[in-house]
Amino acid sequence: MVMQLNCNGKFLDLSWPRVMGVLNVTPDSFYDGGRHNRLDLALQHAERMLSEGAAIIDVGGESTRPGAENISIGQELDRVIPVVECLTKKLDVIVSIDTSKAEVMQQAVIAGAGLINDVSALRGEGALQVAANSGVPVCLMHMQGQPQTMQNNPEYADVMTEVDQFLRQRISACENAGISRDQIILDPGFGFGKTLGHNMQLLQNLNKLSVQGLPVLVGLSRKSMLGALLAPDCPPPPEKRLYAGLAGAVIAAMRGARIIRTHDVEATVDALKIVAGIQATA
Ligand code: 8Y7
Repeated sequence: MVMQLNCNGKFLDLSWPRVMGVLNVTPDSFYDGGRHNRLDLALQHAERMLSEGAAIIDVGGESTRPGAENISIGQELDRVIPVVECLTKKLDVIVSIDTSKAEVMQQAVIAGAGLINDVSALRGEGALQVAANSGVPVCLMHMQGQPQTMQNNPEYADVMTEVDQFLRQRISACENAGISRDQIILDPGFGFGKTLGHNMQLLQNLNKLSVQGLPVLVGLSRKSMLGALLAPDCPPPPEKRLYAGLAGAVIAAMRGARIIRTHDVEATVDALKIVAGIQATA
């Protein structure tokens, strides 16, 4: 198991489960005011997550929610690049760029980003080459279909096998493009073209993804699968899914996940310390 990643000069120690804090810079998250206000709020939120123990801050400017609108490259650059620049200048933290666009990856890494988090697993035009040239680690996530339509009746013969095969193919594509194997993180992509049953099978069998010897990242925070498990007939809204998400994070970490992507940094860091304590016990 790779225990350390080189993230644009900063090292990420994965010998225990770490937290990636979510920083959305979409207009619906930071709705009012101009650019300065947005930057200020983003910095504040990132500082808070850092103080709560986040190892990585994941900056995203495009919503991947089902039904979300696509935005142009220019819009996405305008949203995320000033934030990436500001965070890497002011905070001692690894900044991850959540994007599927090659141009955004490239500019973000120039601005100081230390990790590429791509829900399309570098299938976008030019993404493999940009990622390879950047030298930073990449998170390859599985998604069936496209964000707009992925939750319309997702189907698998065997979800675990298909996700595993997809990720193996993407690892090969990365290696062929010149990305070193030890710079790759794998993610089954909870909620991305999956029913509740598919998500449950993936979580139950998560340890099988780790046999590839690469670190696994998991994002469950506030997702609808948690609501569906809590109350299938009347799922609670995202604000009521904190405790469920913590349970999910602990299960994932116990099954080998090394990075947990979450909106709830303080609570998740605490929960993972308990897992780390158990995992350090012979
Ligand atoms: C994930 C993600 C989202 C995830 C990785 C949300 C950007 C939806 N989910 N990236 N992004 N894994 N790697 O609810 O599960 O946060 S967006």
